[in-house]
Amino acid sequence: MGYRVAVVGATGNVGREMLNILEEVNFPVDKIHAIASRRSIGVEVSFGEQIVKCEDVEQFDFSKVDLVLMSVSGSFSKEWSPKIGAAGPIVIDNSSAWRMDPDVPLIVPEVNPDDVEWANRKNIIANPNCSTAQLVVALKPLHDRAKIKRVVVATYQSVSGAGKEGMDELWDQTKGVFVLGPSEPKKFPKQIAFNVIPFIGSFNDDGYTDEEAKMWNETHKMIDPSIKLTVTCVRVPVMVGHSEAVNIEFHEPLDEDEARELLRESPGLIVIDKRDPTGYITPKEAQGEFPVFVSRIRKDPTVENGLSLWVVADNLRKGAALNAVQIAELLHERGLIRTKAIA
Ligand code: 11C
Repeated sequence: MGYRVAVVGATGNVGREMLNILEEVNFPVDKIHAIASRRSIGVEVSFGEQIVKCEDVEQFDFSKVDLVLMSVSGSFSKEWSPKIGAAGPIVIDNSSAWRMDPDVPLIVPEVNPDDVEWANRKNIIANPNCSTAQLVVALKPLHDRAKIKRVVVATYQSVSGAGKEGMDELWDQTKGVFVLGPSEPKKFPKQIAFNVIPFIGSFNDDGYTDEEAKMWNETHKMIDPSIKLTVTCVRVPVMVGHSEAVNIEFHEPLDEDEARELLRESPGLIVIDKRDPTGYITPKEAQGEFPVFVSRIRKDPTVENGLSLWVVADNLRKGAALNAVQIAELLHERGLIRTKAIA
């Protein structure tokens, strides 16, 4: 027997991937509902062989489903996730709205699966930011072995992190530069084609961006608040796949060979690390894939116990839709779907 599942925000990049992955992994679905805003009512989306018509979020009766996967804005989620959770189904939310709420578990199944056990406090589970999800999958086994003191990360984030509009802008600007002449940036603050932009999200008072702050706040919540992180988030002209250059300082010694073996044996990770000119992963190769890939594992000789890595994942999959579906699988395995909210 399967579940009645709704995907809210079904017409977006991540919503469509949620539907694809639910089907790809054979998640036990009896009935699927695609939910969207009023202007997308009737828009058709695919669920395997099925074509599903979008239903209006305002009119939908959420008490008739068991599980809701949300890919909507933070403000929409703030309003709707508690209402949906109170109606009965458990909500897995991909927005930033609930990630730091102490009564909402923030989950990457390879990292902190046991946190699903207290999801019934609000009937909401948060999915992390895409850049954080892939980072913590790589950090967790290393932290368990040698205790991480400090991490320095520079991200190389694809335009799909900014939605379909971000992908359209890269495509249009790339064509435009050669054919039509340059166009005014709309989604991104500067031209993204043939360029890189060291700014994602909005500025905080300390000069970091909210995207950067998400990476340390969410890592603290999921792994360990004692880990120090400093981050620079950069948008690059890549369609899909976020990459990260990660430098780690440990409390205890950990050599690169042992780290490579640990990462090879850890869940959700694939190590591609040969010292030849093609012996590493790029976002193009990670696109459409499930795992987090790690390459360029090497000693950092400038600190006592240091390693540097290159970490890449499909930001729409492990960074968003896949992680949400993996949380659903975890809930299913533990018999936690259809539990009632306490409130
Ligand atoms: C980006 N990481 O690449 C962002 C998108 O907090 O869920 C996801 C923002 C978030 O633009």
